[in-house]
Amino acid sequence: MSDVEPSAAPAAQRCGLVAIVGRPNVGKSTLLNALVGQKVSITSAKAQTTRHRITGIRTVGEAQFVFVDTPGFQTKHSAALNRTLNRTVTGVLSDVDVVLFVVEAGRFGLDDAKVLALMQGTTKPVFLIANKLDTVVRRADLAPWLKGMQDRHAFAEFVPLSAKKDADVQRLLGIVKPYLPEQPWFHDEDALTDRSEKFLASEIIREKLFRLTGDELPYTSTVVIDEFKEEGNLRRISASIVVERDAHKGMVIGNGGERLKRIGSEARQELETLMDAKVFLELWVKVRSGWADDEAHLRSYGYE
Ligand SMILES: Nc1nc2c(ncn2[C@@H]2O[C@H](COP(=O)(O)OP(=O)(O)OP(=O)(O)O)[C@@H](O)[C@H]2O)c(=O)[nH]1
Ligand SMILES: [Mg+2]
Repeated sequence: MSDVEPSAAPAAQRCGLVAIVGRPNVGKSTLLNALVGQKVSITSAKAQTTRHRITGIRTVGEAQFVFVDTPGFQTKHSAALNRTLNRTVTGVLSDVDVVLFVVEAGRFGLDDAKVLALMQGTTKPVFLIANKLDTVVRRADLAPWLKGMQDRHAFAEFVPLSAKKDADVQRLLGIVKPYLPEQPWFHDEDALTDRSEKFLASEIIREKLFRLTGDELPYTSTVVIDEFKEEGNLRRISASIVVERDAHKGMVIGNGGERLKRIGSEARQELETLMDAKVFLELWVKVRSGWADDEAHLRSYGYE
């Protein structure tokens, strides 16, 4: 009887939580989407776009990365909404394996410093992600800046990159991988997010609202899904855009309802692609003054 050749043991599964933190507007959600390879978190040029902890999952070979996008840490305002957002960030830091601290390459301001201060006590590896490298005109200035950053924290890795360049994003996955603990995967191999279609629908509508109203509309507006019905390959969605004042209502609706129509049609098209289904979308605009300062309202609108 011949000996049975022992087959090579398959590489052990790795899986870990990777938090993405940083001040508003540095490109955290853009980076998350690029890392996952699909849009799971909305982005806009407006600060404070992300309002929830959003998980994006990517499985490559034996490694499963569970990225956690967070709201840009708020230091300027003290409304209940901001308190809630900040709690989301500090809560995330306690149970992750790696932290990606995102800044804009070549810049480090007071807002960045306040976020970094949250990490002073942590024993977790923190990476410095110097994003928007494509906007740095003089690359030579970056070396002294990086050197200065070394003095601010014992960063485990320094990664200058552009979240909009695929090669950079793939390189980052390779750098994070050895930091993931060896343990079984938390999610299916093809999972992309732990969020529901209903949640994604409200987020996509909010993204179009933010993008199409620009800076005129205060950030204290939100979207609530009143009805979400799945009928085979059809989704019937009815949603309300909630604003704080009558004047804001007009901004959302626009001349002859034109802007609201556009928000609806752009959201619908994106949702159809995302859900691979036909979407009927009905949008309403409601005024609820003070919602962002009312903890009970915040909870009923899905803020943890
Ligand atoms: N040029 C350039 N722009 C970028 C890059 N990454 C992100 N951006 C832009 O930066 C803006 C903010 O991006 P977001 O991903 O929404 O930023 P965020 O950090 O998630 O912001 P909050 O959710 O508000 O905290 C958007 O207009 C992005 O298109 C990059 O690598 N290069
Ligand atoms: Mg974001």
